[in-house]
Amino acid sequence: MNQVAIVMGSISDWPTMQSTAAILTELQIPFCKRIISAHRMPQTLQSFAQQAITEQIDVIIAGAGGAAHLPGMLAANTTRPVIGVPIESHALHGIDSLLSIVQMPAGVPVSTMAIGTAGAKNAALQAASILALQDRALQQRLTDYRAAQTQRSVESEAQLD
Ligand code: RP5
Repeated sequence: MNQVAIVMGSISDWPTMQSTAAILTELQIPFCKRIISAHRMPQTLQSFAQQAITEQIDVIIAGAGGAAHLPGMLAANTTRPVIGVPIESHALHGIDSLLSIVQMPAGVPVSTMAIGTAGAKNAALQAASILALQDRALQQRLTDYRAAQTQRSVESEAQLD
């Protein structure tokens, strides 16, 4: 059973979304990876999102760039939480992706992360926070992850000249 689905609009999104996969793996959250383009594969998008509940996918993380309709259209077809990651596009540096994802109409929410790798990482952590509401062991792993991050920041001070 995959608790999380990482959905991308294109294989070209994978270098960014690998950061999502890495953190989900570290937190021992089972996930699947799919390439489903909102524009090139609209029927697949609809059936995937409509089956998310029966497939026991709890959270969908969707990375897309440019005219990034993927997260919004997934959210339009499911009530599972959708977390959108704006991919850093070449032409407009991801501002296009960000605005496409964040400006959802009332009634169909998408949780929108930062542009690029920071957003991809935070999407995994946001999904973990949602899943941890019902999973004490995961909550502990998430707490440990944060503690290790804090420790690295504290220790980084030693690198100052
Ligand atoms: C979007 O268009 C994808 O999410 C990708 O970020 C962007 C460009 O896709 P490719 O032309 O690289 O396949 O749908």
